[in-house]
Amino acid sequence: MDYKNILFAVGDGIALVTINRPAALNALNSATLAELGDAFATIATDPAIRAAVLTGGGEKAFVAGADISEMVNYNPLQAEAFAKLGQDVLSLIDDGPKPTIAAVNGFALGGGTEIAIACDFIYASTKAKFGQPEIKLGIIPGFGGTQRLARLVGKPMAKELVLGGDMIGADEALRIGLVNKVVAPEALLEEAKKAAKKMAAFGLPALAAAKRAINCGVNVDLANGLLIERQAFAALCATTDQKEGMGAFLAKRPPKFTDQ
Ligand code: CO8
Repeated sequence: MDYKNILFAVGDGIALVTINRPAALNALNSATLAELGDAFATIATDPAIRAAVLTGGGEKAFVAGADISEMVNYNPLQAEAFAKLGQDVLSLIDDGPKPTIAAVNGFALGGGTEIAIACDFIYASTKAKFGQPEIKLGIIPGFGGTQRLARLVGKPMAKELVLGGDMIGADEALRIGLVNKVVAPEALLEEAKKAAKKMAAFGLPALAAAKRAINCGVNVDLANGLLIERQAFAALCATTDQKEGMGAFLAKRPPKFTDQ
């Protein structure tokens, strides 16, 4: 697929995906979502890519939301199809086997906060602003914002953000557990890439199993979560990487994972 709305670069095993419509503050229209879907399908399956960083092009925005000019005349059927497209692409990111870090460099509003929290975790620049302002447009979040956000920051905080529509800054986002780290704007991409590279050095089967166990586990009761965990743990003991990781520890040498 030819990309017109995103940039996709791979280096050192890390995919850097940049949503790149700065004139519209990187708003997500259908074309951009389709390109993101294609890029994250590639990330999931290309063995040369071991982790990903998602960011926004330009100085001002990560993503200022779904594209309002595309949605303004939607009827309910079109709106449902658009919400489904966005939800499917975000689930591809969330459920994908490789670590994905959102580097939030500016406004992350509506669909912008939603796509950031579909990543495994967020590093934010001091200039980042988060929010779910949909209520001000007469709608509600439609790319998972009522669901992932409540699971991440708890129901009362999610309700204050979704029902109140206000933006919060990076420090408040850190305080409520929406982001993992706040860094200077000029350090943001390097910090995110550094974290991605660290994870990329581990074996893909263990990375994928860890993501899956956490993602599946938070949506079930503890007994079933523990079952998911021990089954994933058991399956990893059939991998060459497990023998290599433990063997290397005992031999006091660095492991060489082969993703087998
Ligand atoms: N959609 C389309 N265009 C946008 C968007 C957007 N979400 N955000 C900004 N733009 C455009 C502006 O229209 C403007 O274009 P132009 O220069 O052609 O007039 C350009 O980007 C620059 O924006 P501003 O001039 O407004 O820049 P400011 O610095 O003054 O303000 C803000 C920055 C505060 C970020 C402001 O642009 C803003 O409030 N944007 C909208 C934020 C918003 O409401 N986001 C939520 C959108 S709804 C959503 O995300 C729902 C997701 C699920 C949908 C599924 C249901 C079907």
